Amino acid sequence: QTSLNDDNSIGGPQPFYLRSRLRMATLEPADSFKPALLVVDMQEDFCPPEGSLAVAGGREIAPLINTLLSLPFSLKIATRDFHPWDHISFKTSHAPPNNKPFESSVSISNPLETSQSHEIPIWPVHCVQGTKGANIIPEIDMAKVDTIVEKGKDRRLEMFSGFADVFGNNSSQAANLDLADRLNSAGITHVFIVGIAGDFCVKCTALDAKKEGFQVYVLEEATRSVDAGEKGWGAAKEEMEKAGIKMTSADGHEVE
Ligand code: VGL
Ligand code: ZN
Repeated sequence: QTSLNDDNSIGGPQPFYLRSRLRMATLEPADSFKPALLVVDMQEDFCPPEGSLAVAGGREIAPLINTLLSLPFSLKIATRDFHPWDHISFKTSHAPPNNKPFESSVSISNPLETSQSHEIPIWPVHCVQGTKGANIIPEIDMAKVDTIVEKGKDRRLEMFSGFADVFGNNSSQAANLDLADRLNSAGITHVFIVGIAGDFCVKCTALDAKKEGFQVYVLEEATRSVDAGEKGWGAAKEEMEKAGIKMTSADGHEVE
């Protein structure tokens, strides 16, 4: 049995499975394996020490994400939470008692289909357009990213997924997202997802990618969650696995 070494030579055991799979794909381009990397919301406001909605360990996954960005994915896309100052999810948009981050939730209605409503959690003000908190952290090598997709720009709508808002509006005027179109027009078959927050935007992006028909992998050691415990990341993993999404690590082996 032969495998590829890091320098593309044929040789012994290959420790970094994903890397070798990607190298194979560049050597023998195949319609059956066109992988994309999605880097979700690696922004100042989601990272310690100063982020307004800091996710523990958010910054420490940057080196691994950079390693992944240096691999030959067919397409590398970063998403960015990018809210107006008066976004509906902010505590400042609601009166007591509905303004307590991590406790309160409010019901919002779909501007495109007003009979639909959806319960959303309340957050601290975060990722406001034009503020430092909305910036992608400088540790991420953005020169290697092909495109940035911005989400949550409509004040009336919450959007955790890079594909659609909480009602499922996607390329509609309200959501104004073309992530699925970008992946489809590049012929992408497999989507690898990393970033923050694992229990919100990573999970919702993964579930929508699966709904769009891609093979979806979440690289567990390259994500961090608002709630790293059973109720947060634990439940998120279960929901994703039930939907057919695979948890992997950078060496390509399934986690657990
Ligand atoms: C996110 C909460 C609010 C995320 C975005 O990126 O996971 N979480 N907005
Ligand atoms: Zn947000």
